[in-house]
Amino acid sequence: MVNTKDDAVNKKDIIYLLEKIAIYLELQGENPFKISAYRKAAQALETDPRSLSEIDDWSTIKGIGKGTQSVITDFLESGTSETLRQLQEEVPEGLIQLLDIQGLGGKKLARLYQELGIENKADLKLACENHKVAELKGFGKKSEEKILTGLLSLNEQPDRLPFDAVRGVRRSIETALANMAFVERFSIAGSMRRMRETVKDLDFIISTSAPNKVKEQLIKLDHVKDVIASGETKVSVVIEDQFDVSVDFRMVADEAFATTLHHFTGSKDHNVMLRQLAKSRGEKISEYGVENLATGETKTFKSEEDFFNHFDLYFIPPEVREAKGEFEHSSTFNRLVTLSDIKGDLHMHTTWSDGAQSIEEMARFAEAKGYEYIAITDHSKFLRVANGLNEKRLREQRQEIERVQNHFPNLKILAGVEMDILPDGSLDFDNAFLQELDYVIGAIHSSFNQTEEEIMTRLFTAMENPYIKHIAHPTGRIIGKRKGYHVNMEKLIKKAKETHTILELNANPKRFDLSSEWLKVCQEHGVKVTINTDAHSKDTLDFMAEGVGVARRGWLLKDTVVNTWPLAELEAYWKKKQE
Ligand code: DGT
Ligand code: CA
Ligand code: CA
Repeated sequence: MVNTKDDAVNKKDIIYLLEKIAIYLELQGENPFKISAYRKAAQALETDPRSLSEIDDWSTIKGIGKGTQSVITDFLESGTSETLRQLQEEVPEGLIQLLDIQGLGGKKLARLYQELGIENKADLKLACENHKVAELKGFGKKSEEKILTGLLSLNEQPDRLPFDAVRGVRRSIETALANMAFVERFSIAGSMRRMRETVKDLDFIISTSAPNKVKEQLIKLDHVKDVIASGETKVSVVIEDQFDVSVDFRMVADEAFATTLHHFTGSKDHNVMLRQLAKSRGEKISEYGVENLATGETKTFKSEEDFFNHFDLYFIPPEVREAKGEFEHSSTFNRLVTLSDIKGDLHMHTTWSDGAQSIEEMARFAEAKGYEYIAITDHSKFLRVANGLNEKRLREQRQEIERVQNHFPNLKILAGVEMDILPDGSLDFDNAFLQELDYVIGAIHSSFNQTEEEIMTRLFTAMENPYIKHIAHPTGRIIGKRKGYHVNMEKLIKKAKETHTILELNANPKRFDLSSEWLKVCQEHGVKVTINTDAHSKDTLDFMAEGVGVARRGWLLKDTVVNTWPLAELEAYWKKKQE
């Protein structure tokens, strides 16, 4: 049998592969039975609760036939798929991009391809403008307009890029810099370092005594599309990714690293305030150090910490440098939550619903992070698209959790659920059943367009429920894509306080929900927050670090974040809901 390592292919990868092949076949106009065989196989895998390492005989899975089985085996052995590769040769590349247009699925696109010969954006635009699409049976004028609108907004470069859209570019630059010759120290700076949820560009500070040698390497980084500037102190490039990402690099001698880093971390308003403070002391701050105006001497610093101390300030973390009171409060920032304070993750998914890893695998990775507890919180039955679990399957899952628990003496695994709050305001399970679970999350995943009143009624029902410990991603927003539902945050925060309901900071970088602005209000009102990854695979358990960054930006103190507490304290807090 095929053995897979944890870090190789996961089950989600196979499901995506099968679905992708189905789409290619559909575009080719293949026969429906063949297409549906791939969809059925994907579905069968999705509903099978086992992870890859637990499946040893594929032929016993109902829905996976000989053909799909050989595609899977090929993929597991080689990491690629010959079937997909062939299809990719046959189907025009430009056609695949059109699948990103809202409302244009494989079936419709297949007809545009076969009946109108549309192979790319330009073809589609022309066909819409000449009303060829509207003339097709089953399309019509409305759908033509919709397709055209969708086409025009496709990959349109927004003014500010969502955090999530640039984090990949940031990572690959950091990897390159870590291995680059002549680089002494480097750091991200600018709004990305401050954990803003959108950024205009990325900024990096590099210390080196050979700026020209570094420059030569920077302009040759992978995927550089344009070089905007390339001097001795500054290099600016555009990196081609999902969007075009502008990146500024500043190169300085190592003794100026701390002050340059501070200068280009900003924010601009923070810098202005610190400059005023310096001026009142007869000093002048520049990128290169602090000048004593009387003596003309310039002082440099080993670290930003030394730099702040010079002004009789405690270290002000980059996340709060927004000229919003950080100077007056600099003595409190050593109490902000840090990643090492985190003792557990209370929201994650497994192969039982729409996750990529088994319970055991998630436990193993959580243990490696040094966590003391986790909650397994797969979706509830209402959420069919995510293979949500009903009462019977949740009871079966608890047995599996108990079995796994035996292997992890140092990690408490809570049997939980991410329960849907239904559109009519009712909950997916009754209290008699909820009582059986260790951990219940309330979440909205449907009817986003309801009125504020309807949404608040749903949220309040959940918050009043004695078994619901926290509300997941409270606004439902996706940064740069979706506004979320109509939550009245002031009311939500007040209610959370009254009912001892914890609010989530969902650490998924697409969400960061709650935002740092609302976290600040939670902190002020004494509302407790839990930072969770909502991981659907082992890698996304790493979102915790970014979640903590957002929490710090929201001035959250360690004590406010409940998953820094020992489990016993958490359990005592939950009891308050039932009093
Ligand atoms: P953004 O718009 O998301 O790129 O935000 P930042 O903060 O990264 O802004 P950016 O890239 O224009 O500049 C990076 C930092 O450099 C900024 O936060 C503060 C500093 N900086 C840039 N221009 C000025 C300026 O005119 N005055 C001062 N005091 N600082 C500046
Ligand atoms: Ca920037
Ligand atoms: Ca910049």
